[in-house]
Amino acid sequence: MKLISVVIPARNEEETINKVLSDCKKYLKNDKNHSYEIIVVDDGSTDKTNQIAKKVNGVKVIKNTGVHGKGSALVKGFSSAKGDIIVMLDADYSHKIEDVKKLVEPLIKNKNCGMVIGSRMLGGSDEYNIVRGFGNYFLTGCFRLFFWIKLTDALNGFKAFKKDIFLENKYKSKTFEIEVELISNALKMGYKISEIPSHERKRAGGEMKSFALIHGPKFLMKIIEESIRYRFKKISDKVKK
Ligand SMILES: Nc1nc2c(ncn2[C@@H]2O[C@H](COP(=O)(O)OP(=O)(O)OP(=O)(O)O)[C@@H](O)[C@H]2O)c(=O)[nH]1
Ligand SMILES: [Mg+2]
Repeated sequence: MKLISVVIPARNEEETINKVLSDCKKYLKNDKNHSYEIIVVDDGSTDKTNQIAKKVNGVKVIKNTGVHGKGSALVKGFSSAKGDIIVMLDADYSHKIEDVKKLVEPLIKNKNCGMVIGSRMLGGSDEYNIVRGFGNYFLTGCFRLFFWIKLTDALNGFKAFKKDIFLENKYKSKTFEIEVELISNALKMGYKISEIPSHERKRAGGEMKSFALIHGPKFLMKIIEESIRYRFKKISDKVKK
């Protein structure tokens, strides 16, 4: 039986965190094949997110006291994860927790598969407006171009991956662009990346923390930077052979 660590970054999500944790219990706790640990990483919440999460039995709540941001909160959560497989999902109830088992399955069945992404292109999204939909389409297109990899939704925050992708690499991203670093490191380690269709709901309350005009350019810079690192790694691997 594998232990799977579910890491949930949360900042000011008092309206939705309880729904997310209830669904974790509903869909994950009765899994006969795997066991799960649920880790909520709060940083900078000024509302009751922390207190609400702490009241839920069996949930570990940690505080990120370092630089605030989704990326650094995730790194903090990954460091305290005990499972060999990590699932990351958002605290706004947009990701379908019932899809976690499908997300994890290819990682268990296939040793070459290092990461599975829940694709909104394949599963649909209630959160997409023109800017968000086009932005995501464009950035995933850049990903395909720079990394030569067929993905439909590189940047979705609903992912599962083998923990060595975290353990064997250093992470610098403090905010949302950690998505790019994770994929790039998985590819550098020679892992395959799969996708499953996953529908994104509208966030169930609270406010969105990502902004297309701020985080879009950061994503693009990170894709370019990481693709250069990836190419260098491939060339140096070839030279060593
Ligand atoms: N701990 C922590 N969590 C954060 C921070 N910023 C965002 N989050 C969490 O990251 C998740 C995604 O943030 P959203 O505001 O929903 O943004 P989004 O564009 O839907 O994000 P993605 O689906 O991940 O691309 C939510 O669970 C947020 O609470 C932060 O600074 N610290
Ligand atoms: Mg969201």
